[in-house]
Amino acid sequence: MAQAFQPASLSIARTDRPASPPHVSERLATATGALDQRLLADLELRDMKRPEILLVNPWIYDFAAYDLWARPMGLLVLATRLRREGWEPKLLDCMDRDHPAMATPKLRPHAHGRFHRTPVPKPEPLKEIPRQYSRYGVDPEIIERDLLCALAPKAVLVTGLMTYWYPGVTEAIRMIRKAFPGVPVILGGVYASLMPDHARRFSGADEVVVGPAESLITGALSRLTGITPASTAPSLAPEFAPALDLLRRVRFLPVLTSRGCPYDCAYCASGLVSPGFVRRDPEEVVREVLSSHLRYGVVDIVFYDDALLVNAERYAVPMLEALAARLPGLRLHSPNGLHASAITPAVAFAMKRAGFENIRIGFETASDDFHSRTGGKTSMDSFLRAVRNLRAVGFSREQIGAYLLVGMPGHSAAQVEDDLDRVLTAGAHPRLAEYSPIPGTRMWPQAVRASRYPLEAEPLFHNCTLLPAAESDVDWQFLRRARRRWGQA
Ligand code: B12
Ligand code: SF4
Repeated sequence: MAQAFQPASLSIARTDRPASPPHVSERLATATGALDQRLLADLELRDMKRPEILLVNPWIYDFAAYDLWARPMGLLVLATRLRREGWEPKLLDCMDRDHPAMATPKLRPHAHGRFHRTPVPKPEPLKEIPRQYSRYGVDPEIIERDLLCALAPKAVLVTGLMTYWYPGVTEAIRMIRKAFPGVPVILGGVYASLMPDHARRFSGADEVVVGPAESLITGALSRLTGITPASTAPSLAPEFAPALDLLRRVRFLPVLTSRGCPYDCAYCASGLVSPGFVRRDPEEVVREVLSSHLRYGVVDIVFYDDALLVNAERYAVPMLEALAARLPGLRLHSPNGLHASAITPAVAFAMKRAGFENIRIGFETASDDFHSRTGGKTSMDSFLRAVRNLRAVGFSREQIGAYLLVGMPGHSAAQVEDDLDRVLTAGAHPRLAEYSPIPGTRMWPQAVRASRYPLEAEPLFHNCTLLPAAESDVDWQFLRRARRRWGQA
């Protein structure tokens, strides 16, 4: 059976794994139908000798990072595709909170929590910032030992999420090169997609791939390794289901019901990293949740979608109703923010019944003018209606979080205060999210002009903690005061 990347020298008990794959597969197949027949096929195929590919999720270097149900979804869906096309993926997760050589950090209720954290010196460009900089994740010595004990894979795939997390990417690639000289290294993910030139210059990867990679990854691997494993015909379709068994411990299920977003907001990179908007059959999502629940016992279901509720009557509502009927007791989470305009009474009711506990709405600001200039995804009226509908089905103020973007160019402290007041008056709980300027977005040129940092020259300055494009009255003191006064997280 495939494993998370594990050197021969470490023998690790994997408590959440099924003791006998065929037995579990049979249960799965009977319980949840067609999707699990595919899982079964995957499990059987993995016993055959296949060329190994190492997938690497690098460390985070930042002033702050929290495991709000964060898993390397890009790598995990690529792993599903690689298996189907004849390769054997293994995962080396530098952010693994369950690495046996590290102390297990305290888990908060509902499966989120802190990463391992080690204070480190700041990189030169951030020297003057009066905040502690840290590396988050497993100690590099442990990762290096894991790598040195392993057999060389045929190729290594490295991902990178935030543009300003690239130091972790370059460090991981340096270590991989040392452990496996001559093995090709490919870099992809959000950082590579938003800043391919920077990634080509500084990451040390042999190849940098831009955008969703399902349709091209096996071709790139064949070209770089000279191997074309016996496989089914390559597919152009996006992959949605993560290869969860590669994780050392499955504490929750990260779910994608769609890729991309039909909106095009000026501050957002969704259209750049996932062009278009593709949805999955809701019934397939329900089967994935059921089979993951059976296999791993997970009850926390975390949606990674950019646009989960768009056209909810046809997609989210039937899916939520099916989940409520077939698996009562789930806890559903949407850390990535939902569309207020989609939360009708029927949608609110379906969300309540299916087990949403803490809702996060991507509201950004109460200014209608801002929304009409930046993409029109919502309005104050839509927000008020959404909160009313959610409160009517029993969600409390504390359960209805509204993300407010703070630190956007042109958005003053007075406007943020007004946003906070209006969210509270509406009966919801404000959650300030610092704006990160993103190259290629429509707001980027304005952010570059407004910033006191050279955003174009150095991605470290995209870090939202710096409030890099904020108006002069929106600074850390303001944020601290606002958080204290409005009592929000
Ligand atoms: C889910 C999500 C989160 C989750 C968790 C993410 C995680 N795994 O850690 C949460 C909610 C915690 C989160 C938080 C934040 N996020 Co976020 N998040 C996302 C989101 C919506 C989806 C990412 C994802 O998993 N997609 C699904 C997978 C399947 O897609 P993928 O990773 O792109 O992978 C595909 C390709 O990239 C490629 N690929 C990936 N890896 C590799 C590797 C190789 C070798 C190859 C060839 C290809 C490849 O193929 C994959 C399959 O097609 C993106 C927006 C988006 N649409 O991408 C924003 C996004 C990444 N987040 C962003 C931001 C700003 C944030 C926050 C800073 C917001 C804030 N102000 O608080 C925080 C920071 C968190 C922290 N400090 O810890 C920005 C990035 C900004 C930047 N400068 O880089 C994005 C782009 C959203 C935006 N605003 O436009 N986020
Ligand atoms: S609606 Fe949300 S995900 Fe879609 S473009 Fe706007 S901010 Fe991005």
